[in-house]
Amino acid sequence: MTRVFSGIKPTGHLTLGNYLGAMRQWAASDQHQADALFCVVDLHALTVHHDPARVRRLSRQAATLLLASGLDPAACTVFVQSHVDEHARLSYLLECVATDGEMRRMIQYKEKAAREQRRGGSVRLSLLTYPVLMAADILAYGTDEVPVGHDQTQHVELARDLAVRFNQRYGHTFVVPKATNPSVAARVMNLQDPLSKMGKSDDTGPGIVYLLDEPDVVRRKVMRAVTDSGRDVVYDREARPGLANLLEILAACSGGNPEALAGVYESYGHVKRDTAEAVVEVLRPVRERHKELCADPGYVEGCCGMVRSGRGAWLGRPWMPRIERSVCCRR
Ligand code: AQP
Repeated sequence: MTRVFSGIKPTGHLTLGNYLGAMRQWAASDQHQADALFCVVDLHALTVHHDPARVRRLSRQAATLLLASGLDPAACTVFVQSHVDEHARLSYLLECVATDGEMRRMIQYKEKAAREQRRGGSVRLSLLTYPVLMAADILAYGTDEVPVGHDQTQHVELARDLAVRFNQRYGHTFVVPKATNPSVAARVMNLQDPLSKMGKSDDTGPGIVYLLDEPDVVRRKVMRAVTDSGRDVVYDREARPGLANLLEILAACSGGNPEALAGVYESYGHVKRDTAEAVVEVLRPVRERHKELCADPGYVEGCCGMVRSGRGAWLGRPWMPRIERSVCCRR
């Protein structure tokens, strides 16, 4: 059976981008069609300036939202990265096959390092090596497919490269994974700056739809989205990025495709109105289920603690000594 692994980083409140680009597909298909693991990758949240108490709160919120979005612990495994020591151990071994040049070429590293500097902070070494830890997350579980939004594709490519290189040097050890992206909304853009990704740790609040935004807040954000100067409704990512973003969100939420939808509308106002309503409807069940789960914190804890006890206990165990034996003197 195909092994699927993917993760979500508790660096901020989860966004519509996280949902349409990744989480929705995990819940709708991946968990049913594959042997699937989904992880709150809390160690990754330590690579940028953070408040530890906030990371703990956001980790719990991310786990709750994963379940609220439809992940079923009976169909897949949901767990927290820092509960499994082997991720960090394997990351070190993979750092020994990765190169400095590879790390510095990563687009997210360049963007996030620049942002940390703009905010007056220093750039943590772990931000540079973060894609190696992500490769460890993926390779540790013999992953075949990694369902992600476009922004993570480069990191999955790196995991592929490291797997191939490790296998060549030390003997066949890792499955070589591949990234899969949703056909629409694989890169949801910021509503106030449609040339930038909608990112959960950005500062531009009005451009970001959060999964837990109240319906009226969602409507307001979508209605105030920056659009382009044209009047006719056409789908053109280059010339009309703002409108194209709205059409993609609408298509992802209503099941159409953005080109066809463009032909249906005569004004930007109508596109915005229908997009706002479509987003509100897509998020409604997630918000409702999240509310129920918040009233039952023991359930969420039990679902995500499975790696340490019970069903998932095997996950963290047998593979690490085998990998270490292929590299080190360990017997
Ligand atoms: N805007 C987006 N459009 C489509 N997919 C997206 N994803 C993130 N933003 C968008 C996908 O969501 C999954 C989890 O993302 P992550 O937690 O690994 O964080 P990220 O990719 O670094 O992006 P974020 O959420 O914006 O966080 P920050 O601001 O901390 O960088 C991934 O599959 C991702 O592709």
